[in-house]
Amino acid sequence: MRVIYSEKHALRDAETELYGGQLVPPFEAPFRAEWILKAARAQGHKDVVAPEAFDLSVARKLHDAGYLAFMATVWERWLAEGFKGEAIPTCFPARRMQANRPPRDVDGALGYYAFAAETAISAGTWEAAIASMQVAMTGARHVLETGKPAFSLCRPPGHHASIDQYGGYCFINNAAVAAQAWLDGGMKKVAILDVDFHHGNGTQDIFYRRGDVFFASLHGDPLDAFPHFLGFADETGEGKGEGSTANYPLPPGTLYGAWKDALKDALRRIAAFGAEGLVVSLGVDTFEKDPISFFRLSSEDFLHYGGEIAKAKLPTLFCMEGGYGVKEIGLNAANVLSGFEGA
Ligand code: OKP
Ligand code: ZN
Repeated sequence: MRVIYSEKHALRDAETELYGGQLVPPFEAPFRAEWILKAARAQGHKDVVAPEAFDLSVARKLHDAGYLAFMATVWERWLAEGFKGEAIPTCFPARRMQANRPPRDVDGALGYYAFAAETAISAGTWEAAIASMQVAMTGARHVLETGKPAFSLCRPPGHHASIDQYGGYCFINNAAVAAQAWLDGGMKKVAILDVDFHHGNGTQDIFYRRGDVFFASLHGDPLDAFPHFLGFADETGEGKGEGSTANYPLPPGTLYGAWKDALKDALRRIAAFGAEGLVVSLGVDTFEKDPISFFRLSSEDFLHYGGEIAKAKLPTLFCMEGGYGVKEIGLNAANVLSGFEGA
């Protein structure tokens, strides 16, 4: 399968993540993309290309203009304040406060445009996020032009990035941009299947009121897992989007049997929707040894579910999302691609 990879992912190399009351080395770090690329090559996915130079015009259709302007300048503004650490928000518009006035102050603006505090902004973060989006768009173009599948090895990930907020290691919603690029290229209906362990709150937010993109997500129950405040089964879409969101929250300890049942139901819904293309938000943090997640998939399970996704018989783009800590993230991601192609 065609793999799209940019060395610019390495520009996203924060020193800190707020975790367990400490500033620790981020889970979402450059080694991830290197290990995944290596494993993909080792399984024969050797057709690796660099992304094309897309601008932000498709992203502008999905993300708020003020948000994008903030992201482009926040690091310089933070440095200009003379702060010594990386940019982390400390104050959020909480219940019954006003969430409609972006503060002039950079500290306030961080809280306005972030939904969580673990993700520190550092030099190079925005440049890497744009490159990651280009990786997704290049994959989307390949699939649209050839009908063949592709793997966009996106880093940083994207599925938590909402219309106007970053967090959960995500800044631009790569999978959403890919889906929009397909619509702009002539597809009438697209589906996004999010198999990352965490709910794709950003993707859901972007398409929640639209009828042209179906969003299905399998994830740790938000009562037990990040992002905690979205991803419940009763969220089904609004207005034109009513019925085009499907959430499958699953409990701690979930094994492949129950996970696969949810996957099959999601694929059945996607077929019924009439999607012409499928973007897979591919997180491999469902793995039994993932350091921050609680599902129990084995490496073989990834191979198997790649085959299940292929049964949808749709033009398919895989966009890398999460998966942390252990060597097997490469094997597991490559197994999904190989399972897809072997089916
Ligand atoms: C990003 B992606 C766990 C804290 C979780 C943030 C996780 C972001 C995941 N107690 N911190 O969806 O893999
Ligand atoms: Zn995740």
